[in-house]
Amino acid sequence: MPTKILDLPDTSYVLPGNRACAGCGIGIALRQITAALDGKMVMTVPASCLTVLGGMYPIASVSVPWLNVAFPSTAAAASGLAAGLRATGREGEMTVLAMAGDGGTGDIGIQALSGAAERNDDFIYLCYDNEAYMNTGTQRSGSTPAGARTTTTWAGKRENPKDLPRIMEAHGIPYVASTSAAFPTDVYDKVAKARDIHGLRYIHMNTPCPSGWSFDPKDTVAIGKLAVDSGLVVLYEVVDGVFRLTSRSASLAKAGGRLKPVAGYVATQGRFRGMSDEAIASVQAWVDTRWAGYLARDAAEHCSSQTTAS
Ligand SMILES: Cc1ncc(C[n+]2csc(CCOP(=O)(O)OP(=O)(O)O)c2C)c(N)n1
Ligand code: SF4
Ligand SMILES: [Mg+2]
Repeated sequence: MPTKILDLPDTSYVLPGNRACAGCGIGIALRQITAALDGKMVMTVPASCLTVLGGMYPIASVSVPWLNVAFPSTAAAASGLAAGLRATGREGEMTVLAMAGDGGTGDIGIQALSGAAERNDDFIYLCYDNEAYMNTGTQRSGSTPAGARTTTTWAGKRENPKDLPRIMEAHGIPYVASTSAAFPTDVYDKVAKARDIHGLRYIHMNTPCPSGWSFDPKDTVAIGKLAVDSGLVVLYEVVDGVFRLTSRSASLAKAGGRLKPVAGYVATQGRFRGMSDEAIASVQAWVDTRWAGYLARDAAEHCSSQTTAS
């Protein structure tokens, strides 16, 4: 059964106060991520907004072990930690969590991550996707959506984002999930599930960023939810190759699969200012095709696996 919001643990490994911007989606989610691992963990983190949020001893904002590593080596460092725990017979004592941004994952860190996935190394890799290189002032990444203005795409990015969870699934790893910081119980449940699986577990987390996306910090959760309701972000998991929609995306599918229009989502954020009707229609077509694929996959794999089980 999915965890209910009031059943989330009160224990917090994220301490009061940090240097992230007001309303940052990373801080909301990190609380659930560390709680789902009961704080029994060691993290590897590259240069990013997450490093800034974590801070440095003695004013760190988290109370779990955390290694700041060079930009491309988040997964390589996690592979080393997992090997070290195994060599000393301590692999059951804690979870290795590699956590990096979209730039540090899909662009700069992808070779170490792909190698670790091919070897099925024993750690969780969580990519928080704020859809650009935010820590250095909002440059475009492979995850930036089409139409978004960044300091390197002044007229709006032309390409749709790369599908990182699908790339990771192609490695044949035991667990792949897509979640959103706007759905704390979905984040918590997916990290808790990944904790009990061995091998490389990949979780992709959409993470609204008020500063880089240009919206009011009070709207972080509303915008994250709207991304799901508009189909730009889809909540799902793939366990041993079997796909299923989860949380709000599963509810949308159950209610007939109708999504809100992309134009409504685009209107909520300054990064999309001036986006043409043609560009919005192109993103809408991309969303519709992807959503139809997810619905078909959910029906074929999840629903049929339930029928087989019953
Ligand atoms: C090898 C290397 N290249 C570039 C940088 C500069 N740099 C630091 S943080 C950052 C942005 C990271 O973007 P992302 O991984 O998406 O995380 P975010 O900042 O968005 O949280 C960059 C380019 C660096 N520290 N090291
Ligand atoms: S720039 Fe965005 S991701 Fe980075 S700390 Fe600020 S709100 Fe968070
Ligand atoms: Mg980023």
